[in-house]
Amino acid sequence: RERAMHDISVVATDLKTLHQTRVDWLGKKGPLTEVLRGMKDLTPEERPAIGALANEVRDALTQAITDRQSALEAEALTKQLAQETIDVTLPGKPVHQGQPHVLQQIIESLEDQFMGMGYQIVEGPEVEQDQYNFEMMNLPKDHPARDMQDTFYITPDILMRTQTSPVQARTLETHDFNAGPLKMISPGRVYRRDTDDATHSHQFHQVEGLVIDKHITMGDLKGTLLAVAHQLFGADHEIRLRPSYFPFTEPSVEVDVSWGAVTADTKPEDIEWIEVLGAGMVHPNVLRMAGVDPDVYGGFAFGLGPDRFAMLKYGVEDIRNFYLNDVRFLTQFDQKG
Ligand code: FA5
Repeated sequence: RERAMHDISVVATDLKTLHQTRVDWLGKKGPLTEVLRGMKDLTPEERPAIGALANEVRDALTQAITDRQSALEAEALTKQLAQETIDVTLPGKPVHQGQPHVLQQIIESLEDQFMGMGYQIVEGPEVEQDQYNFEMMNLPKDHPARDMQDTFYITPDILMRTQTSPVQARTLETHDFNAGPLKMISPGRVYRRDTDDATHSHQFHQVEGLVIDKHITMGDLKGTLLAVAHQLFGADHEIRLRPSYFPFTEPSVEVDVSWGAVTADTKPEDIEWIEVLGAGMVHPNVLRMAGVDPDVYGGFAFGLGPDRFAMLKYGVEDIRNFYLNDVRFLTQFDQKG
């Protein structure tokens, strides 16, 4: 009995050894079983005493093993808990959250600004009819200015839109001028058969703008575009309007934004200008073809390139970076920082 107790409390230092101890002492081949089996050879007088003793020893050993088992289990648990302690002061693994694409950020900031100025946002189809993309924009089939926008044709009458200007015609057709003036912008993708290079992509973005009312002037156009440049590039940037040509506007301008800040001391010859958009006063033919009377209504339109805006704002030298989907490039524009 003493040896058994010694095995239980001293030798069995883990659960596996304790299990072996139980088998050794209480198992079928153990000494206790042997004693009980030998009972039949005893005299009837001896039996009760030996039987009682054997039972007592068995109960004591069983109890001791159970106690020892609980103790060992508790010990193992404590050890495991100690090993698995979490050091809450260690830095965590950052979970990366997605973000809008940098071009989407530029477009959304323009949308916010124009909505604040009372414009509605209109969308048009990317697969467009020749009629809206060109003819209603005062570009008949044989017009030489069609060469300015090399086109992906799907059929002779259906194409991938080369500009967001067709949304002008679509909106003019449906707008109810009795309900008030028309002020809209239309952001979206456009497609041209351009050869890709650092500043040209065969698929890029435009944001079209159109304002039609009874007394809109070129001063309104310039003020609006200046507000856009200030919002996007900073209040210390200037804009410049240069005469240009578009079939759907007359007069037409191309608009440049100053590359750096312009102060009262900056000499005009020191300013570097970057072209960002085309604009002008809507051509009477465009209004007439959409069923709007050009003797009563008139206004301005513009088409700006968010890709070019983004290049300018962030100093991105190659437009193709916007379309490669390299997350190392894209996460630089994480607004959340
Ligand atoms: C137009 O597309 C006219 N529809 C703009 C317009 C609208 C003029 C309303 C007057 C009234 P243009 O082809 O210049 O014009 O393109 C306008 C802008 O789109 C450019 O200033 C430039 O910012 C951008 N852009 C043009 N081609 C590309 C290209 N291949 N890749 C990236 N951006 C381009």
